[in-house]
Amino acid sequence: MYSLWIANKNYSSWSLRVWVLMQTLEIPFEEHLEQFDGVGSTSTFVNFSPSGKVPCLHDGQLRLWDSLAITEYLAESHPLVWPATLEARAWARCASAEMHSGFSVLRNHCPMSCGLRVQLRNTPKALHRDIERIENLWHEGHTLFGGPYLAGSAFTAVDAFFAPVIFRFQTYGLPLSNIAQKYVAHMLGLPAMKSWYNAALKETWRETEHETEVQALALKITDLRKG
Ligand SMILES: N[C@@H](CCC(=O)N[C@@H](CS)C(=O)NCC(=O)O)C(=O)O
Repeated sequence: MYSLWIANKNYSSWSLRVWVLMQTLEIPFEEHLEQFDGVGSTSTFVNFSPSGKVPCLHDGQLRLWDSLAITEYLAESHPLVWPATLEARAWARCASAEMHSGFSVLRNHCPMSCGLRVQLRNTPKALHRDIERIENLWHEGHTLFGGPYLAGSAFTAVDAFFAPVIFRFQTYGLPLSNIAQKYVAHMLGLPAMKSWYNAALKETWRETEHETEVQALALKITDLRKG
């Protein structure tokens, strides 16, 4: 059986991608959740992940330490990871790769913190550009493949890659087009997304670095987390 190493569900956006993918496609795995321990997470995370980062998938002696590489590895034995048709598969791979290597302004300006509802102190133009590009991608996916998921009627890896953006949009209350709002609502209703979110709300530990990062960027409206 696979073992998946992840970090705090409230904060760990990269962990969420692989976790939600495996849960939704019913690929069995054993979950290992390690808390972020501040600036030096790497010092303890190297015990199970060669890069000192999560997610890290263990399959026997194999260690896979990057969400995109893990996704491609899983796709070799689980055909439902990517869409069934060549066109949808190619589009899904492009959109996932763009998410994997881009959108740094959204990533840096709106760090994931599932349980918070906040209002940004300022919204730079570059953030609007990232949001607009995401909305265009989502519109394109729905137009080309008919929805309700990004590459058609089935949940695939491309939805998993945008899963952290769903929680970011919820936390920061960013204004979205109707199609984007509909997709966000659909994703928030996915059993695996609900299960991750509920677990995130139950986490009582806080990591100072993540907390101060959000505080510097936004005004807190509500904290729905326990404790
Ligand atoms: N490219 C990696 C990035 C993974 C990553 O940055 N993970 C963060 C958590 S969400 C991490 O492990 N941070 C710990 C640290 O930097 O010490 C992936 O796709 O998996």
